[in-house]
Amino acid sequence: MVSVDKKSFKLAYINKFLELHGIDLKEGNNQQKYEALAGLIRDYVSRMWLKTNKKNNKSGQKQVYYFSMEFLMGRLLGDALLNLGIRDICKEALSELNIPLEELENLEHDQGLGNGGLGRLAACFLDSMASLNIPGNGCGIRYKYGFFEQKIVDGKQVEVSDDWLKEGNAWEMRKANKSEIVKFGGEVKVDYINNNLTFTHVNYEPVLAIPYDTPIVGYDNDVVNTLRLWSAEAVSNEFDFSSFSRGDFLKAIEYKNSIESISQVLYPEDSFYKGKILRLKQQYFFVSAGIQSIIRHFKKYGGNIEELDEKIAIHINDTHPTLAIPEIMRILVDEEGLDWNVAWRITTNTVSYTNHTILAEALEKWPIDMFKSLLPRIYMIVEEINKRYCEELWNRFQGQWQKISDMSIIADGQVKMAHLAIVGSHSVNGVAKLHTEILKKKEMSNFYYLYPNKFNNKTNGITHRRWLLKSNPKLTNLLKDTIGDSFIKHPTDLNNFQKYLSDDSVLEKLSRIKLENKKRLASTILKNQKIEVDPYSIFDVQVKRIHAYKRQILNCLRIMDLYNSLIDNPDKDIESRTFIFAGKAAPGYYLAKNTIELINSIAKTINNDSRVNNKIKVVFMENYNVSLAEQIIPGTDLSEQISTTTKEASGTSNMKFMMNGAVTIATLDGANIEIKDEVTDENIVIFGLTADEVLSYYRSGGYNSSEIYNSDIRVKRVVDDLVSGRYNPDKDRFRSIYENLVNYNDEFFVLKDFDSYVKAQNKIDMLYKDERRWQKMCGQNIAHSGIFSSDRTIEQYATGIWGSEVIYKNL
Ligand code: 26Q
Repeated sequence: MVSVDKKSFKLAYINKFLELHGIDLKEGNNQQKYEALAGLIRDYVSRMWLKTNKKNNKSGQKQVYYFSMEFLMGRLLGDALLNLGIRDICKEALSELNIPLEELENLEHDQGLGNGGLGRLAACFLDSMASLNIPGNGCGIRYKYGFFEQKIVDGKQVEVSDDWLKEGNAWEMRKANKSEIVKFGGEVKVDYINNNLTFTHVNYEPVLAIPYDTPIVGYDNDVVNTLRLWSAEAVSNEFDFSSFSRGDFLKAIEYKNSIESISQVLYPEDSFYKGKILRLKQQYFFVSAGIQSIIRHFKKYGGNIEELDEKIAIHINDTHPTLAIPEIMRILVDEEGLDWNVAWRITTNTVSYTNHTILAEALEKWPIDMFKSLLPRIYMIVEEINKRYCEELWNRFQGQWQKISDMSIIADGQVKMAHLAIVGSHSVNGVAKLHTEILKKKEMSNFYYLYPNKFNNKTNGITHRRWLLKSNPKLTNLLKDTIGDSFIKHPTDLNNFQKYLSDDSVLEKLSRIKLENKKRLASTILKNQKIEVDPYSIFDVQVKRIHAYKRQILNCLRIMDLYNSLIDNPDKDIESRTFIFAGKAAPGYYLAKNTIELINSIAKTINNDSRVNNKIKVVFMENYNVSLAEQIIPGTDLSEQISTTTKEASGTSNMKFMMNGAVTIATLDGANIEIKDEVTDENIVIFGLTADEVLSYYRSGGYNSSEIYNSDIRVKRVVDDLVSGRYNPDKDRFRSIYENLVNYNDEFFVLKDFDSYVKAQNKIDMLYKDERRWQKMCGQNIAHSGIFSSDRTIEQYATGIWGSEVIYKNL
């Protein structure tokens, strides 16, 4: 904890401002004031950071490294203030200087180095590891440009590059003295020296990997862990930059740019694999730099390389960092001279892997030629791993050639990263119960049969510090006033809130808090989208990546249906609703971009139809990111979790919404199932096909979407309106959505689930009418959300996978 009083904080702040800017505070602008505040907080953090590092170097405690291509951190100042326990002091000190803290906080650019769920999960995990006093560090890429910024122009998504470093980054520290060299291309020279085969990588292209470290502050425990992100630079002596010859100079610049392109930009696809060589370069770049620096550090502090697996755990976030496996083998065998079998035991005991998707189109498979020419030595190692592994398969599955070829790491001219990840790690986990079951019984059943003990479930979680304490201070205060503050360190204590749900005054307060959060959201909507919405209407929210399987289209069709029924019967007794959407589409994903356009067309039509009498409104909020989510989620009444059952591995916004007292309407998919089990059927509204039904349709057929289209008059009407010109003067604008639903048999069962969804929505209306009952449902959701804190998840990883001690006490 930082112990500082208001007076000394104020003084320290004024001094920091002067030190940084050399002018009087009164003359400074808000950006300068923000920089001074961030700088001051960083000073506080630095001392604890040093202390944590010293302790780690000395203690010999197991270190966890979480390798991820994505870390979706959002803003860091508010988080640091909260976890240091000085937010109130800071706020008061600044307000005495006439500086509103929130305004400074809002100046910070979101650190958006991730696409969505997987990247945000990594960020929540870092927060939980630090807060649980687990020596756990992140390793990733310092993209110069993060996830693109979304602008909506004429209803369509336009991508703008995210220049997040433009104003500098107060939180990172460049550590040039800790750089590593990563080698690409070239050839491998094989020699036989002293009875040993040796492998020398020659004619390679060296790339300098420079680490930038960001402190990760634990909650009230003096722990500061590290997120290390690598940036690519040209090795400076490769070309003589001072050359007078113009031709050489330009060549040198070109060369420099081509090297720096490795860490230039985050790929914005989150569900579709494309075999781009730059992506493979990114993967090896950060994995190799990370592994080299871990082993260098380990040895520097006296570690015995043969005990690496006892002291280090390396976790790979999906298959993107799978090259960690052959890279560790390369270092152990080629550089440390260990015997292959010993090295393999150490490597597999060190690495563990999480799978986040079963969508076939997202699986990473690299063409052999590309892999081999970019990473010649790594390819040889993968071949050797595969050779030995296939021998094991031949012994286990004699004569079953098809099975062996299906399970091989290298087959059909490709390197299959998921296979390498399973074979080269000691643990494979899914991210929700249903997802893990599907991995075991279906998607990875061959591997489960071979390695039953590797497979396990770790249901996702979210950090309640950011998603409740920070984003919803009003609700947090109500909770503190009723159940006390033990839930902060023990989130399942939120359960105690149940007792208060028969107290009308508590329900009344809950309802008032929601209203205030909705008003705040309404003013953001007015400011950003220029649409006025009624905070007394139901705020019905679907915010997430735009994807066919997440079924924003189902939500759209139901809104179109509701609109029809209001036009048919203007006196229809419905609760007023505001439908709020937000989310980004991958730039090359036509259907997703078209879905955004559809939502905006529906919004334009309905919002401007006076017959609707403002009973329903539709809003698409631009540029969904972590900071916007922090505003939207506390102001939500109804959380839409309507993916096609079996397709959403877990979902994590579902957990954020329930923690903030929204009621969920959901299919029995991903973690929705576990949410339902926690809150019971009375406090959630479930609809749609079950997993067994969906799997059976996929396996045996039997679904015919055009039958539904032709037999359900409401369905026909809304689907026809996609191409009738009612929502867009260009009748063909949404033709492909129409075709997918009617003529391509509706892969995601939108029409099949439509009726059940409409009924579920009607039930929501009915429930909302009974105000007291509704507030109780919201309260039950809050009370049962503690189990979805990522502290629970991380504790399970730590004890069940990493073998790290979990020590709660302070340093
Ligand atoms: C792979 C290869 C090439 C280019 C991009 C990719 C790529 C990048 C990101 C593939 C997938 C992702 C991200 C996936 C993701 O976010 N999955 C989500 O993970 C969440 C956390 O576990 C789950 O809650 C969601 O259900 C899951 O969709």
